[in-house]
Amino acid sequence: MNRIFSGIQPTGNLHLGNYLGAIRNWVALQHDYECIFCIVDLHALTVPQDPAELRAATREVTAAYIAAGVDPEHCIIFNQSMVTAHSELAWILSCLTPLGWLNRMTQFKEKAGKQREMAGLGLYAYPVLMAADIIGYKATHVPVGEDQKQHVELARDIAGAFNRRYERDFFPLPEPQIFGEATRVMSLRDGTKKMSKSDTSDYSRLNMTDDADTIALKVRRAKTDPEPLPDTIAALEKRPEADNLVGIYAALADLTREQALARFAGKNFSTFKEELSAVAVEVLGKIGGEMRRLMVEMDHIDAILHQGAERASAIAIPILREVQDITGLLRPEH
Ligand code: AQP
Repeated sequence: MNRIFSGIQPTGNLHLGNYLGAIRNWVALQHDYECIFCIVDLHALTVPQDPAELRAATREVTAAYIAAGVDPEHCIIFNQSMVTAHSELAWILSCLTPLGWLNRMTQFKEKAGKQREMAGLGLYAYPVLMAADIIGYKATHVPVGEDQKQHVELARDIAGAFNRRYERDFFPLPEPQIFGEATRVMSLRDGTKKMSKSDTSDYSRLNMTDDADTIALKVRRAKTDPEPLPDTIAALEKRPEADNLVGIYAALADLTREQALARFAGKNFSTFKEELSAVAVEVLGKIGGEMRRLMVEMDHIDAILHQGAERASAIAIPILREVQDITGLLRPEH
């Protein structure tokens, strides 16, 4: 059976982009694949984290997976730092990753910005750890949002580099799975910027835990232009904020973009936004309520993570041992 690996960083408020770009697709795929869903806490350390907040966010992301419909009985759910094979494999892979490949990564450029010289080595090396996350389980598929496509392609290149260096077909080359009508959800305040956990403006995103009033307020405040909605996709695509909102509506209402636009073409934004709020409240309201309920049961969350780490280790450690043997790292028995 094909195997999926994917994860989310516990770095703050989970938002609609994380749901539509990743978690929702995981739920849809979970019975067709063997699935491993990780809370990538080591990746979170690439930017400064308050330790107590990091622990709380790790549990919150776990709750979000389950509340959205990921089945912890069927899928493996665990936090990355519990399986040390990730970091060990990352080192081995970093030794065969050319700097030129990492220099092309746009996320590093965006996150490091003008402070490039001050950015941590971890932020730069992040895609190598991500490659280890994926290929360390010999995963074949990686469902992610559009923004992570480049990193999954790098994981393919690194898997290929290992196979070539050691002249064998050891790692499968993982495929990104990017689908739905909202593969790149943009900020509600700026249609040219990705919706992001780290955006300082609360009005830029719908959080997975927002209540109905907050969702309605944020949707009302979402940036739009004075023109009514157009009647063609080509015209819509020239208006980034409108395009983003129609994409979100389509994804939430399980429609294509064309079907969504046909419903609202020629109407003004106030009508459209009311409908958008209603569907967002229906989908996110249920998940948020369930997340809040689960977060009270901290022991239950911790038990899922603990058991998930054992199941993940049972896959990752034998693969790491084989890598150690292939690369010539001696493991004396006595
Ligand atoms: N705006 C988005 N639209 C669609 N998919 C998105 N994802 C993130 N933002 C969007 C997808 O969510 C998964 C987890 O992302 P992550 O937490 O590992 O890191 P990120 O991509 O850096 O996400 P954020 O939420 O924007 O966090 P910060 O602000 O910390 O950088 C991935 O599958 C990602 O594609």
